[in-house]
Amino acid sequence: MKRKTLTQFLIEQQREAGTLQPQLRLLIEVVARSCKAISHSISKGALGGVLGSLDSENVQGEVQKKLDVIANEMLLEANEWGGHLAAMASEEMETIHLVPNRYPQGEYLLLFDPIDGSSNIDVDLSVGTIFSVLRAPARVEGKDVVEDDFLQKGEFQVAAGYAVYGPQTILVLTLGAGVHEFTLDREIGSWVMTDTDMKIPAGKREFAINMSNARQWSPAVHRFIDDRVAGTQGVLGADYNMRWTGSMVADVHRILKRGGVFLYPRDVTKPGKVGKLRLMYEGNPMAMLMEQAGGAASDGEERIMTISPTALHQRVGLIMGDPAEVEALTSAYRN
Ligand code: P6P
Repeated sequence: MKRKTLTQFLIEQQREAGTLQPQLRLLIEVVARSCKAISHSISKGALGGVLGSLDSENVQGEVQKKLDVIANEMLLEANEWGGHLAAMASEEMETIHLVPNRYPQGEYLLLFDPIDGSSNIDVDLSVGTIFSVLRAPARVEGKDVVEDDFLQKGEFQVAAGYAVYGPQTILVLTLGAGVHEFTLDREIGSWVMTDTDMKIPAGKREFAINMSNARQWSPAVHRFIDDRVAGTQGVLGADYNMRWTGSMVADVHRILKRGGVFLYPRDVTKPGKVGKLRLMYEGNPMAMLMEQAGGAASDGEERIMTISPTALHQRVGLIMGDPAEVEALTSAYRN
């Protein structure tokens, strides 16, 4: 059977399902094309002079990798001229990026983490790109989009997805009607559908957490992890496995494909620091994908997608994946 390309899928969504506005279709195609270019840069590694760090820090106070900045520039340049966006926001930029006046303004806002897990790049491990799409406010002549226009709950996203740059280069996308996977066919340069309406397999006994942060965990997280590490000798009476790749995109992709749960819980030793991961361009897009795939995503107290954002780069505790596992922890938080 001939596989469907991303373009065919998007045209069908626009024509048949009626769920896809023309500007949103263009946005997805431009982001997907950018991810192809990012994948090509990453695969060159040392040969392309893209490894290593810059002597600069991003707004998060993290040392920037060369590819963080390269990928950020690629996404900005690819998206600013098409007339589908009003503005963009990125983990790598302190403030929002308005579409220059020389280009037509569109009806969407694009947020992204250009390279998630970038410390993996220098050691040839998987990294990814994460993106989230929101509606821009109705256009008012002479009034620019402002940062507050981005501060929308995750449930208002119209699309979300990621590219994972691993042994294969894979794009996973939701437009609000299921989760679909496309693998990059490098011979023809097309994204080819390789999975559709993805659902997180239930009952996989596998968790993803950075165990070296145990001193930062709440008692509920300690109990949750201790019960799973106890295996057949513990209350759960079953052995669990652990994975931690250092790139949330890679961990999320594994969970979408084979099940399990991802945790980056809040650090209870620092009351002001609610977590490491960012709500707007990491938590929200991944939460939309997880829920569309039958999973769940919570900060421990509430659904990620109902959190009212107060700042563009705000951080959040994150538990997501198998809904039974997420519920097991959130109910422990409540008790
Ligand atoms: P740690 C990468 O920096 C990232 O934002 C996520 O992709 C990843 O899951 C997490 O941080 C890794 O954090 O503390 O284990 O290095």
